[in-house]
Amino acid sequence: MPDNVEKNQYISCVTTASRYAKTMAQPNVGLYKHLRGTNIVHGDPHSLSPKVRAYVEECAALCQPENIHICDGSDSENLQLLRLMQHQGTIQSLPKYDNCWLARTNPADVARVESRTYICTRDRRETIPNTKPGVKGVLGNWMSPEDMDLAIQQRFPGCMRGRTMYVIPFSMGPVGSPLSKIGVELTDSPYVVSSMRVMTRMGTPVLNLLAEGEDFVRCLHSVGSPAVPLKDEYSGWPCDPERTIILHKPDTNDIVSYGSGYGGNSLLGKKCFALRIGSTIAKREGWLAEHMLILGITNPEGRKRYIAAAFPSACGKTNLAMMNPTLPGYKVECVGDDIAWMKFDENGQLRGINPENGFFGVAPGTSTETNPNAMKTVFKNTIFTNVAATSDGGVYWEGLENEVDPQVEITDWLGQPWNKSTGRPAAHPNSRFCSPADQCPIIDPAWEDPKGVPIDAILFGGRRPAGVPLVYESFNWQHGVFLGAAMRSESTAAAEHKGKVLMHDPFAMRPFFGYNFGHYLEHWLSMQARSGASLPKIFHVNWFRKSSEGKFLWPGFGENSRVLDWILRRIDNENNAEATPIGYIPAPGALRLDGLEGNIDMDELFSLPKDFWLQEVEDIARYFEEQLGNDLPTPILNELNALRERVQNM
Ligand code: OXD
Ligand code: MN
Repeated sequence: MPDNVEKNQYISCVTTASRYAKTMAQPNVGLYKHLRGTNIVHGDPHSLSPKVRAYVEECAALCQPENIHICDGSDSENLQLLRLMQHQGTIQSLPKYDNCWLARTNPADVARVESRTYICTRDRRETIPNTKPGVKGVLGNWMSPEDMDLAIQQRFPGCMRGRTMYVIPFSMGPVGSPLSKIGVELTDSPYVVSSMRVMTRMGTPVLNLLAEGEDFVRCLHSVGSPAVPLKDEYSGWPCDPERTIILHKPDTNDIVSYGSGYGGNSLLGKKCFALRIGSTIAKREGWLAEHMLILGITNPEGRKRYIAAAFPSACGKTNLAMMNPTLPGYKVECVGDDIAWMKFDENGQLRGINPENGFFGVAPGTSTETNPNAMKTVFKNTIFTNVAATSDGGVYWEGLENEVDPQVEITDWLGQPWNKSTGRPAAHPNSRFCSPADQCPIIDPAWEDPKGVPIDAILFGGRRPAGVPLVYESFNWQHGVFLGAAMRSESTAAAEHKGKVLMHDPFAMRPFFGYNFGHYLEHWLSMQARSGASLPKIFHVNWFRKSSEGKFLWPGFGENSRVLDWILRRIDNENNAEATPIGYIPAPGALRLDGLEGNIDMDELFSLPKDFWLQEVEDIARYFEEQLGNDLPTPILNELNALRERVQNM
């Protein structure tokens, strides 16, 4: 329960709201404080461009909120929302830190729901590749526009009754950058507003741009209103898990999300806009919207380069993006940890921006040992979700065993007392921190450069316990595109999948493609023609290979700088590699191991077991055949056949 001060502050917001309502009722105030009969409790409807206003009116008529709040993005607005959420039991304060909050969700709403995420196009094939008859497609879900309308009509009418609809104008990318895009999210969740304020640039400056006539991506979100009300204990986290649905309509740049308040399901700028709708816009406009981190790396001679890397969810993108290199003289700086928008400039140089403004990182596993820079980022102005709480007003998750005072009591993410013998994790495996990017001590000085940063290498990778070496380089761009297409990784907790199964996750985009993956591959192949002399080199990395005894063969984390060192020297065309059937690997002695503690079994780390690779080729072949059929571009099929032949002759 909030203390008295908090309650008073809450009462003062409520009073302000009813004052607005009264103002509206007086005929002579000269202010238009309602939109088609709905109270505007915050913001000026005149600040909305005609298009935004029409969108708000249309959605308000559908969802019937009690009030409308036009977000300005200010500190005072955020404080008001935080107090409201405290009062409603959505968040609690974490007095150990500066302006940090803990949200506990309904346990039925803890991750992205891929099975209920749809792309709506007139023609199914625009969205889904030609799967083999009888095979279930796993490269996205399609819905017709009629079914999308029906799904909306079955859920949205009146779903915001008694709640406030927040209007969030936001920019993906620096406000006004030629590479940025604008969205407007309408939501009934104050948690979404506060989180979008961290994850995007949001508020009045964006509205001002829209006032000048910009188009925008339309994002409608409701936590929903279940037919059978949820248990009281979850009243602070309304949701409708039974009917959750996330819809995208690329033709009209519409996103519609119902029933979940969590992460990628509700912060619509992230996966829905920056990746799914973003990839369709990128295809139309000739650029790339990718599930990639971007890091800057400076070598001991002072030469700086930027690298983009695609790993599936929860495979260490944030750790790599914020790495503390162990190799002396190297410096890594972070541009972004999850999404990259990249475009070849007029000189044929690929340039990238991070369209986000914050980190929505997986908490478990983050520690001073694994990611000291994240630890220096997250303890102010952060919303934690589903981590455990400590009795001294702090947070706890798996990985912080050595960083928590042994005397403190721990309450797990479900609100239950927890200790090491409890037998279940204290934090949900997909628990998160949501922190402003500019708090990262190694944020790159150019991270908001409107032109983007030049990208010289692209890495693909995943969790591959067997067979796949630490690093290898593609023979060329086309082979590199094949490597992205053939990516596989052990599944993680970021979505609803269970267990550690090896999943195909091409380009780490499997849950995020906005259109037919075959067409996406064509688009990537076509990029070569847009490039100049400096086409980025493409590599595959695997920090997760295990020995026959099940131990990791490579220490990872800061030691991955050794792999980046080799990659940078490859970009400089150093002759330090040897060709293998799968690509170039470091020549003997080329990967710097000086100063590394313990023995690295380089033979095992780089071994290429023939049986494994024969099987890998056949698994990829089956996947392509079943999932893509004749949508597989011929150059990619040729790459597969060439790999098969090289492996057979190994
Ligand atoms: C994420 C994800 O939240 O990939 O970034 O699931
Ligand atoms: Mn991600």
